[in-house]
Amino acid sequence: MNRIIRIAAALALTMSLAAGAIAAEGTSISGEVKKIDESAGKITLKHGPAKSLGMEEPMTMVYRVKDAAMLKQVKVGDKVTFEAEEATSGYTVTKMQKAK
Ligand SMILES: [Cu+2]
Repeated sequence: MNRIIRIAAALALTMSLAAGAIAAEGTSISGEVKKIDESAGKITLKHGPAKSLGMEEPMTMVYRVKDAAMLKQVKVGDKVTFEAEEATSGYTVTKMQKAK
């Protein structure tokens, strides 16, 4: 009996983790790197609509990056998917990876 409860609990945890991952995925934005300014910790991205950021139209704009190392992982012309948040210092990229 105890064993079944443990399995059920493990399953419930796994499912809630999976649901969280899907929700986070929904906020990722497709874009293209237009410019990188490593000394300023900024990147210019051309991107499609990003409703999570209140950007209904495609645009090209400058973002800060949460971690300067992110700028070394991409180069101008790369297609990327990223997540961003609106911070007091400006829009900040929190996650970025090359699009496959
Ligand atoms: Cu934008």
